[in-house]
Amino acid sequence: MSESLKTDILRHLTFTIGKDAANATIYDWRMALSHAMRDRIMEPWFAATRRTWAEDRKRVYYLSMEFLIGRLLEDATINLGLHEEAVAAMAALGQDFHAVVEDEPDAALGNGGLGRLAACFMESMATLGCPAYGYGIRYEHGLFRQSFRNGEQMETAENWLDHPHPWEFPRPEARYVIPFKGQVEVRNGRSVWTPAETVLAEAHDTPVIGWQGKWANTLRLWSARPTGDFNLERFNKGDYAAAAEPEALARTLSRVLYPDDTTYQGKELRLKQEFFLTSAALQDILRRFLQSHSDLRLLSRHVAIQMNDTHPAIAGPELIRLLVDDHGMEFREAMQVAQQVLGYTNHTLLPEALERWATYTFGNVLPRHMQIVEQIDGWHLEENRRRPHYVGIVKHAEVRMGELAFITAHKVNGVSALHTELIKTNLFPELNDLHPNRIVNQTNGVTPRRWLKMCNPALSGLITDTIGSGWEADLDRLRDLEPHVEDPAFRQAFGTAKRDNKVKLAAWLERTCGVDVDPDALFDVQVKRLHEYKRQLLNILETVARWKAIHDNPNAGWVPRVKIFGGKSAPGYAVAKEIIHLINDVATVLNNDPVTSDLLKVAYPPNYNVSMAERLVPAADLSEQISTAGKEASGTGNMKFMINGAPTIGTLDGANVEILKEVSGENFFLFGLTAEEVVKRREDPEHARHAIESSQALKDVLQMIAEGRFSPDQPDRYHALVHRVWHHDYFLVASDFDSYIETQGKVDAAFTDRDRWLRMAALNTARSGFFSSDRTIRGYMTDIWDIGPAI
Ligand code: NBG
Repeated sequence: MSESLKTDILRHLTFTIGKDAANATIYDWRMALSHAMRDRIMEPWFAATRRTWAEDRKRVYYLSMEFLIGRLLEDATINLGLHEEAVAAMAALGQDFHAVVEDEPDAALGNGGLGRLAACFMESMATLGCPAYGYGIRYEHGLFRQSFRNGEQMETAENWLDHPHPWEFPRPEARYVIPFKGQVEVRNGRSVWTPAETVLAEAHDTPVIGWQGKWANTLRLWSARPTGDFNLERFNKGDYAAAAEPEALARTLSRVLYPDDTTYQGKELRLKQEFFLTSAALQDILRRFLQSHSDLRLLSRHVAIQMNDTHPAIAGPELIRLLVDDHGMEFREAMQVAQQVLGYTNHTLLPEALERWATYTFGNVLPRHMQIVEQIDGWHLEENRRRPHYVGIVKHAEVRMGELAFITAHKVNGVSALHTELIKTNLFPELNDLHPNRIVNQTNGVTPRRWLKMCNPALSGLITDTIGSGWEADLDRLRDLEPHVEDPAFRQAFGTAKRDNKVKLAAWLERTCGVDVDPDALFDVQVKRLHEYKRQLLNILETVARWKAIHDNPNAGWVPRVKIFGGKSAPGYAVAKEIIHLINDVATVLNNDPVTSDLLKVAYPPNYNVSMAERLVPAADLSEQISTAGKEASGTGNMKFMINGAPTIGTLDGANVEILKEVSGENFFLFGLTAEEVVKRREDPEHARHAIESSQALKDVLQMIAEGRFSPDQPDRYHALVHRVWHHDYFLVASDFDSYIETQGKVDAAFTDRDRWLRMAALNTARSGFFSSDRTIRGYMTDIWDIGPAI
């Protein structure tokens, strides 16, 4: 251990935190260690910035309403290559590194996959040395904290900023005025927008350090403050509320993250947040460009802007506004520049998630942008006059953000092969006809630094012992494990690593939710947001069926299972909340059943987040990816489990299709209808009834739930839920039930054969190289951003 880290920690404890070691709390130690680590990021951070300027490199700007970055201390320590040293330094100071790391609150500035993907991308861009900025909002309250009361989800505010956040640097000099509402007049042939409200966006920068500390980029989050232009006139007229409005508006703008990842919020505040982020980012981008360039027509040589879903889709009109109104460019030229720099990633096909704003709301909040949107629409019509169909952005008095993003971008991408095809055929068929080369695929990935190296030291140690290091930044090298899979000693070691992780998880489950589980049972895990299309319901119905089957025949040689659930429901999503309640009710009955509880347990630890995923993923035996085919755009949890050696039980949906292709059919438990069959099945209005009537197991399960077996205090609690399965089963839980049960039987059989199981598990890891977000980012760099290989 080098003394210098220890000295630095003590120095920070003394001079930055103002504590002496004898009185320091775990928080103080965490702050001291974080500052010592942060110091070590500065040099690569400055060096990367200097080099980007010196070489006049093209920069990527990733605009996202969500960055689900989780904890940063351990990640930084690992990427700096200082993990062992930090553990030793803390030990020398009498502190447990891991306990200190766990004191850090999760920065939960996102809902689910889309936000976590943005965080993985930031890490990969830093690892690849691709100059990049992430732009987002510094929400005071990230995603809510979930707890259960009598099995029901409760929400409380998450105050991640309660304590100082050691990773960010406020940049009071980087401030921009963000305008809203008001009037647009034409003066001397130019449009002049006089906003009625303004707010200031102020930057906070967090460095993002790549693998081995070779490069660091910046995550720049905006926080809102009042402009200070207090309206004395209104105040003097006695209109105090109106006078106070800018202040109130400013405070609210960066206060909350909308806690819903799949339906769009038709709220004015949400639209304002989207514009706040986008306008601040674009003003910052243009300012940086103009520091060393003057011809804005050449913007795309130096700038690539990625819109993470349609949330920042106002970027097209806003960039055009800045170019035309502030820099005097002609509309057509501005349109061309916008298209050259903008890319749009679509993350979902669910119709309720497609953002649409009433023209009334849009025009009221952003009057100048409403004009520009109409101008874009007119231009696009003109350009495609002779084509068979025309697609408008404004339709039925709504501004359609998907169409707007598509038309203003030069590339539109889906996030898995299947999803990209469905975008072409189902979501934007006409636009795809008009612009046949615009839609491209970039299958998602996850960073192997966090999702293998950091979260699974047992397995990553074994990998390094077996094939050497280097796989962390070249995940395809995991293929070198394949020959070792035939070696019984390697399989044994693989099994031991998994078991160690399961032992740790078992202890944690006991501590956090009082469920006592056997580490040798099969750990079957479904963790993700609660949504009907993700079909946690199918999983819990199968659990009930299994419970009944064990009761009917307790000596049939059952494989002990632990069903682990995790995930939050949007607070207003009643059906999802009912499913949470049911899972918890079922857990109570099953976990207390003396006949079955050795063979089947259900655990639902509350408040699933990035840190919990880091615990669960390495300990899983089986990964549940059971969405209705055609609904999950990609999934990224599926990739994390695969990398950590958990085979998937899943449908042909999202990136499961590509996982199956990589591991091959013997190492994947495939079940259920395909996306095409799903569409056909729905044509039969009685599909659910037919499925239920032909499945005794499903009929029994529904009967038990309807009778109140799991809700004796309120027997009719799940009547509506059961009724929906019979009559409104849009996500085809009933139709896929038998296939799912049968496939779960195959899982049991495979698990009983330990050698076979370990082979499958190890092959999942060995063949997971494709799912590194480094591969994904390289794809964006060549196909969308036009940036050569970096570093
Ligand atoms: C989610 C999809 C996932 C996908 C992630 C990342 C949203 C709106 N979409 O399937 O549901 O993996 O995006 O692309 O969060």
